[in-house]
Amino acid sequence: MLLDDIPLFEPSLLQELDWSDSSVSFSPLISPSNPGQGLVLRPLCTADFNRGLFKVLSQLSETGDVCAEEFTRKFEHMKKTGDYYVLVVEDTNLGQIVATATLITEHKFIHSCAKRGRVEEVVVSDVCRGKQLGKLLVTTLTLLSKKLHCYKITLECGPNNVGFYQKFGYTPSKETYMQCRFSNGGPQPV
Ligand code: 16G
Repeated sequence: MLLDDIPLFEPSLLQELDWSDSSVSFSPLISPSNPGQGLVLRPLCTADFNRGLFKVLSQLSETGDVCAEEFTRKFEHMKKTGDYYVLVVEDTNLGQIVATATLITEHKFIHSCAKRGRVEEVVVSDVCRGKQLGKLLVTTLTLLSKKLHCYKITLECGPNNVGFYQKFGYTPSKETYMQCRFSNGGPQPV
């Protein structure tokens, strides 16, 4: 299986973000182009499959047993739609992914055919906590959603993480998050 370093989305989008638009403060100062010593923040590529991406994701939820072919098919689907912005932080000394977060843009007819942003799968590996990486990823995706002209950006989180997301301007919604879970929600044809 040929895995490569072709990015899921245009990396320059990250360098073009208006960092002054964010009220979040970092100490020490880090940014998408300088996420910390030995770290790189960039769009996901298929080679990240062999850099421990799923090991990091498994710290958030059940990942299932995904093979390289299935991963690549899903990646290609995401790339084709142009609506998936999966960020990863790589520890370049170890060649391992240590954090990830995703922005999805959802297309609407309402609000003059606007887009809504969704933040998903925010996870920092337990070996890399305390380096402001969660803060960096969420700030980056929030600014990116603004740059992409989303009219709002939302996320779901547990009660323990409400305070964390409030730092970025997120507030609990008056609407209730509802769900219906299916037992056959495994691999689907894309
Ligand atoms: C959290 C995640 C969500 C993820 C879900 C997985 C954030 C902000 N939220 O709600 O993106 O999909 O956990 O839980 O990262 P599940 O496996 O029970 O669906």
